Amino acid sequence: MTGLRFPEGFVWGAATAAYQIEGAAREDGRGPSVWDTFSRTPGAVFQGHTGDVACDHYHRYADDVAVMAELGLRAYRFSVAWPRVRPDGTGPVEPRGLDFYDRLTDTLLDAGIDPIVTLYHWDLPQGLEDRGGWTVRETAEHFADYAVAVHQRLGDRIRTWTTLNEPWCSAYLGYGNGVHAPGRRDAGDAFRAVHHLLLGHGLAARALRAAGAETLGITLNLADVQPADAGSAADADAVRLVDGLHNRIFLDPLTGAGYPEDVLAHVSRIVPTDFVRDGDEKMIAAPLDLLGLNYYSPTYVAGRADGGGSDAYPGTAGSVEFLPATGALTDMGWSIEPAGLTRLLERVAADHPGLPLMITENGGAFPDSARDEQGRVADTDRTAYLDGHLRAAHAAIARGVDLRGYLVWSLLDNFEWAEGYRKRFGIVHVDYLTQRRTPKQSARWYQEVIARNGL
Ligand code: PNW
Repeated sequence: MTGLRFPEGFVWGAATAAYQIEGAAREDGRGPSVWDTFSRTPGAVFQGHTGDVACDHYHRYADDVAVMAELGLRAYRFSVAWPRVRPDGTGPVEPRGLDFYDRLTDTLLDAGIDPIVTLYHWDLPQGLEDRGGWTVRETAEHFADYAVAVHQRLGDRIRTWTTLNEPWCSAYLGYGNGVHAPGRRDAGDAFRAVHHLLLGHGLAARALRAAGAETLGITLNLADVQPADAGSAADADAVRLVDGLHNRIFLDPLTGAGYPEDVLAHVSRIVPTDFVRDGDEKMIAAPLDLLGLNYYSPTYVAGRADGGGSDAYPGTAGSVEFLPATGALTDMGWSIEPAGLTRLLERVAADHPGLPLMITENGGAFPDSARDEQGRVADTDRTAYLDGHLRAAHAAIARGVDLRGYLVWSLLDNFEWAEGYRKRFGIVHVDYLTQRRTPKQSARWYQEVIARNGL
């Protein structure tokens, strides 16, 4: 214990997402989402796992809020399932879907926990995917309509609204390499999706602002992109390209600079960029009060002149090699490097002064380890991961970064997308046979961190 203190009012919390925890997939009028479809596609998700039941949070939310309160969480980031609110994406609003988030919000507020809403954490109504999904412009407009419907119900009680979670994943994993729903594989579709996601953010953010939303933000999984060899010019070029496709393609238009020229040039070698219309970049640049960052692991790249690269991003196949993770790995196979979080926070703060930041996700998947005498999972590996990253966050604050809070991914073990239930990120263990929740050792450690506002 070294006595690191965080700023007064620092927001301590945890995060989840609707499809990963709610279950109740066909209840109260909920329509199908792309993840219902994708998880039923043979070979798409580990052992055919689905979110049909998940953590049954839809029915157990009150118990889950009680766990949060016991741990002393000050904030809870959850997502609203679009197909609960607009079952087919275009038709009437389903009040029973909104009723659930109404109950959840009141329960959180009664427990003194600040709700942070994410409007889109990847569960696109299947009806909208059938009309083209994020590759078509009208999806952005439907998103803004849906956002307003949620705000009409919850806007009197919820202060912090974020639009999208990790549009990089939606676009590149959903439409580029097909690892996530809807499982499409087309580089042009990936870029169309990037743009329409950003446009949807801008339309929704402006509509929410007009409706009186207090704090507006978006969450990005920005990458800390590093060269394999700091002295190599080819590696520096690879860093610039990947940084452009991963970070600046989102950050620059969101903060008013429009798409970067070098990124547009790269994209236009793959697909005509006529989907970007006059006025779009202005719309995307809706004023932001908060930028959420999700950080797990750094990205190391090397330039390859011989075409021996990988197509992790559309159009990088010929020129960029992504280095394998090294050192200690999490159960996702991701390397553990807290310094990457400090670098990322400092870089974003330097490039976008005046924009408050929040870590909206950080955490590690680790297999269940031994139990202690109280039957808790003795997850010292997870505790060490969180401790290291909190120190890294503190280092950034000490260097002047305006970091407002930290949300652990995740409150509960849950449906880890293509990995199904086999990867566990929770600080609270879930026994999927009994739905029993047991705070792990890391949860008790986090409880103390929150209580003393520091390490
Ligand atoms: C994020 N990648 O997803 C999500 O926001 C969470 O829903 C998820 O459970 C968590 O991180 C852990 O995976 C990501 O392949 C999924 O780079 C995949 C990647 C990044 C983020």
